[in-house]
Amino acid sequence: METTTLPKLYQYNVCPFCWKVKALLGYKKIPYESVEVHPLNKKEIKFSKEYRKVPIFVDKAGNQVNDSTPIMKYIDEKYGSPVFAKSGAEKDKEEKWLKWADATLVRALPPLIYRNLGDSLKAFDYITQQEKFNWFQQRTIKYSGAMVMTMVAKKSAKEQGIADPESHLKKCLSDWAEALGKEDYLGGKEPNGADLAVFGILKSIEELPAFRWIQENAKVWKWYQRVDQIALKAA
Ligand SMILES: N[C@@H](CCC(=O)N[C@@H](CS)C(=O)NCC(=O)O)C(=O)O
Repeated sequence: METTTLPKLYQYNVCPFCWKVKALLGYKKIPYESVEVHPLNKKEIKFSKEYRKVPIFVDKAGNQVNDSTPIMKYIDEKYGSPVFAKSGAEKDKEEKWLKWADATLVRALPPLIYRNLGDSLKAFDYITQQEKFNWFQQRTIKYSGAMVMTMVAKKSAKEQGIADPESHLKKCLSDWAEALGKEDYLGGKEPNGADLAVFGILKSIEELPAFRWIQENAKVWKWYQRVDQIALKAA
């Protein structure tokens, strides 16, 4: 692995896991190079023979870290003052919500984003414009992807026991609002790792119609804007 002048984040623009890492990098104001991976041939990550997903983080010394939460924890330890809780009840709470973000929140989104062919086409219109596709791929992937994802999302909703994707996401958001309590962030006066992970996941759908459910939950929406301001807008 080559050493580089800046740490690199190999990512897809529309990947919720990648946005978790970008939120932390932005919050800690860490300069990095973002490398958009081609979703079909993935040639940019050909150095990574075993692990074929994004995000992948490679630091200046060439150390490769895979998987969004381990990447966040690695970055937190190596760069600047820590954001993740160190120990005790705060750490337990943060871990609980980090797991919830990956196991529940991320999985709540596809059934809503791809809930019917019309919404799926809108989503793929956006996705194919964000990713490295050529003209032909953009069109074929838009239609085939939208059809496949509508079916996959239905199956995933069934497996998760989600009867109504809209109320399920609303319930997830009210659980998050309840976890925030009276504080500005889950971490209290400052965001912790779970704040940035949950924010990143929601940020990934900001341009999609499903984002309106985030804006409709007043408490979550205020929290979201606060995190956006300090993590990405001020970065
Ligand atoms: N547990 C991993 C999940 C990463 C993941 O599933 N990434 C997707 C993109 S959102 C991926 O790379 N899928 C494989 C592919 O596109 O072929 C993480 O948190 O980073």
